[in-house]
Amino acid sequence: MAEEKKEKAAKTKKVADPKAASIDTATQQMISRAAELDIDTIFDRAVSMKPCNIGNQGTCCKNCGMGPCRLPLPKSGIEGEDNRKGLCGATANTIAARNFIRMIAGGAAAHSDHGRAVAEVFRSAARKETDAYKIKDIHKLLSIAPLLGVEIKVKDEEGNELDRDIDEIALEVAEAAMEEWGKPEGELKYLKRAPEALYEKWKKFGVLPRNIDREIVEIMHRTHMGVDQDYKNLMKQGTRAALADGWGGSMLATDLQDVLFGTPYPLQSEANLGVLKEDHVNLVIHGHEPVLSEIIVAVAQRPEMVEYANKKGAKGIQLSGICCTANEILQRHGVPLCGTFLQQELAIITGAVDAMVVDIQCIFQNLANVAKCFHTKLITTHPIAKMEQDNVIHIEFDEHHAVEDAERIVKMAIDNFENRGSEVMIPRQKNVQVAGFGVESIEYHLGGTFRGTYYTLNDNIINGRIRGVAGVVGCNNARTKHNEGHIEVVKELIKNDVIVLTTGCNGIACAMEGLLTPETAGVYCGPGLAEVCETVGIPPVLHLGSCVDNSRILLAATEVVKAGGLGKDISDLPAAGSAPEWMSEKAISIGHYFVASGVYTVFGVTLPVSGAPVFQKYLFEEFEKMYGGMWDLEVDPILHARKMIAHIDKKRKALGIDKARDRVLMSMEDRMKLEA
Ligand code: BF8
Repeated sequence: MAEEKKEKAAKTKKVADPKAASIDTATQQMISRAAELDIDTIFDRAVSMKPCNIGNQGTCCKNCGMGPCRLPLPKSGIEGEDNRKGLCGATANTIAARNFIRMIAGGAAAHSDHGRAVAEVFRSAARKETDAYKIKDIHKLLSIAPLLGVEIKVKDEEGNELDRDIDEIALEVAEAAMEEWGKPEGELKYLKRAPEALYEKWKKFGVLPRNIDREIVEIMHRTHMGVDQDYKNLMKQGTRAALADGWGGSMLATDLQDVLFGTPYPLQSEANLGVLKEDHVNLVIHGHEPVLSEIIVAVAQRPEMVEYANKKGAKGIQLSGICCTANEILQRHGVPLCGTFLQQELAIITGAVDAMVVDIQCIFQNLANVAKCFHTKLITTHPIAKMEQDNVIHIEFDEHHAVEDAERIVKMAIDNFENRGSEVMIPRQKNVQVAGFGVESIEYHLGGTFRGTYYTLNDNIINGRIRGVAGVVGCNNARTKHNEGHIEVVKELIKNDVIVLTTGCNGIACAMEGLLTPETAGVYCGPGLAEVCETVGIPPVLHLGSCVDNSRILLAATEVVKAGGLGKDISDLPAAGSAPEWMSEKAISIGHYFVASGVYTVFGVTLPVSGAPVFQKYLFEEFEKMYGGMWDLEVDPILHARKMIAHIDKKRKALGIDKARDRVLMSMEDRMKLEA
């Protein structure tokens, strides 16, 4: 009987159509391969399980034991008064706002806890408790120290200014940074990095974050049964927490990682499943916190490790990455990207992955089930992210024995090479990419050695060669075709002379598609952007790193404001944000700190607000009146990009530069006139 049932289930089992699931041929090939091997992947699960319609609309409340209370939007819409309410009387607006800011809390917590972990490692390094980590970028340390209230100069008895000891500065920076998570008074120190006009808006609307943890905890309190019942007041707290992420936890994560591991500069690498090598030990690094993976990269390059791999019959050790840990080690070491979020199971299904090491965030629990079908060792490393399946090995990372941990992991991968089965199938597809951009390198590339500045970028925006700037970021989502939204949105933007700053899985998708090379400019860009990229030698899509590195986009926008000629605030810039295939709570937090920083931000796929039209209108329209930025949703990628371009044009018009397409670099005199 059981056998019969099994057989019937197998016959009726829904499997994904590879061509409908992804635009990427390597991914399509591996989805077919998974079906051949009868291994289910997220693509199959997405066709067999429908999402909850009410949850999708944002109007299911499960914050107490009397629910879930479900308030779907009637098919005919709301006519007259909206009388929908939960058992306690909570309205659709209250429920949707509570759910929305709980997503912000989840996202802000994830980014900020990542930042805290880096800060703890940084403090251990500053205290010299570990030899594994040293300060790599002293220049960056000295640039952030004053922002955290740490002096970098000291006066001697005669009043002469002297440089302070670097170790002393590092220790004080570590302590000042750690305080940002839980100080009892004041506000986050990095908020003052924003343009003054923006800081003043935050102050006026009472959303200056006090400390990172507090804002997240307060969301959990306010959304508890029977507390905050005003969607506007709930969003005020959501705004505070999102700002605590973007201008707090994420920004600290980025800065401290740069100080510890080096600030990225452009380098060349490759992307897609084709980076795996059949004759090498393949060690795939997946997750978000780069503290252990930095050491793994160093250990895997040691001659004795390579020799050990040779002895075991491999030609070498091939490291590659998935998700944002991948972006971190790509940016700093050129380690190739194996794939985006949706390709994690597929990497193992190649049969060529000897070990996959994961830390935190965006990791499928099903990896363990897939790994069981192959020889792959799946290794968890973080005390807060374990898996229940018994084939998973846990090697708990600690900065005090990071090198030993990394050695164990690399050796485990090498020892496992000989256990590979015959079922190896690595797709050939991969593309070349230039990644490793940041606030500093954009300044250098567009300004040159003698004139490192954002003026050149501003000049090109003012004269119209560059129509505007877009931040296109975020995840893959199995409810939409893998990478289609990412690639179509980005191509439409660059075709219309909009330069793109990318992070996260959008960065990986663009790398896989070959959009991260200077040569792309001549093929896909409008004439103005192509001319700038070809002159300067940069790609039209600049990869700025992982999702915490969205803080680099905030700072790049701030530099553009400072360089002059384009208004006084981020909301004045001809700029827009986008997450075409978002899925995680982190994306909601990012989206909201972009909005509250003055950026028009469009999401694809869906947004859990449609069941509460009044709340949706508040986010989509009324936020603009306060912060200059607002949310939008557009599922169609071309319309999505066009909405962004329309916003960019609106801003160009407001700045009086809508007619400027004169192809002449502005003189200093002209620029001063514009600034006046
Ligand atoms: O932090 S983009 S799927 S990998 S959440 Fe996850 Fe989304 Fe990818 Fe990085 Ni960001």
